[in-house]
Amino acid sequence: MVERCEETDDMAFRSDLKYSDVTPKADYLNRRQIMAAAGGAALGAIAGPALAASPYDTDLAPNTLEDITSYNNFYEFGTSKSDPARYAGALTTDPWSVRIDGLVERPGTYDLADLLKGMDIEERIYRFRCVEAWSMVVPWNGFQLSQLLEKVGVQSGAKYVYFETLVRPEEMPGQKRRLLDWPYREGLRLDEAMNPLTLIATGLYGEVLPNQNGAPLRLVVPWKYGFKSIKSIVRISLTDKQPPTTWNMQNPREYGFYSNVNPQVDHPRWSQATERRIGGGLFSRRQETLMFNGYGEWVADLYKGMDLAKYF
Ligand SMILES: Nc1nc2c(c(=O)[nH]1)N[C@H]1C(S)=C(S)[C@@H](COP(=O)(O)O)O[C@H]1N2
Ligand SMILES: [Mo]
Repeated sequence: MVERCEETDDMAFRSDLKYSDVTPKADYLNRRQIMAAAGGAALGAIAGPALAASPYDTDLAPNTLEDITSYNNFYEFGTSKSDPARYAGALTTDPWSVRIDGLVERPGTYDLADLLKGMDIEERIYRFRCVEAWSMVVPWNGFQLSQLLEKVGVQSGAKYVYFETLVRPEEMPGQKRRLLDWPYREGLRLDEAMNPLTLIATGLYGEVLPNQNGAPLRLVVPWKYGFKSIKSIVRISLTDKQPPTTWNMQNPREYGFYSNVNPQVDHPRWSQATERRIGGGLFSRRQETLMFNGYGEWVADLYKGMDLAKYF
């Protein structure tokens, strides 16, 4: 993201594309029905059962597991789209704990299992739009961030939620270089964090989340550019001030705190009006980018009265 729009990488990437990678929607629905029939019994506790369709689901066909797990941004493992798939397998995700602190009633370092206890894991099929102007459709499994925040108790003075990714250069080769100012950091306004669309993902396609996608816990904020969806979270902090965020720190002119998907506000170095759907095939047309990535019905009110060109 620092150097250039990934569109310039297109031809290199396209040569890897297999047409057979595209899973027809019908097959996927089938799989869903099979899982429903099994009552989720075959699934692990982390991935959880994926039964009812959520009202937030897109009708678009999900990308294949192959697309979703082989074309990634996760700079802790390197800057190339194939680095996470190559190197993230070596990351130890068990044991895992998350420090929850700041303006919360029950701060502490929570073991992953304790944190997940009682969380309602659902399937959510979301559009995913990277700031680099490519997109995918991902069938996540996860729970609403609001449920976790309710579990730990938000103090009345809290206005923002801040997140950090693990720092472990022995297992994250990208962290041996100063590609970014580690740890990777992200943040949301509290009302954005409490929105029912905002998810903590623990799985994909009904399986445990692959490491390259941010195991064991990653944020998913579908109306914002992908970089807000911070991976492999080890700290969640409630604050009264807007927290520092990695890409905004890196280049505040190019990456704002809000980073809502907005086809009318271009990145200084490329247009945000259209996007390339990964897995669409060599000759597929670019798609129009939708305001709030198509989730305006549920989130536009959060920004009423704000100048979205200024608060980009
Ligand atoms: N810790 C961390 N989280 C991260 C990133 C990263 O480099 N490090 N990349 C972000 C970007 S730019 C995108 S587009 C998404 C990619 O998610 P995916 O690989 O699951 O598609 O993860 C986001 N979360
Ligand atoms: Mo991204």
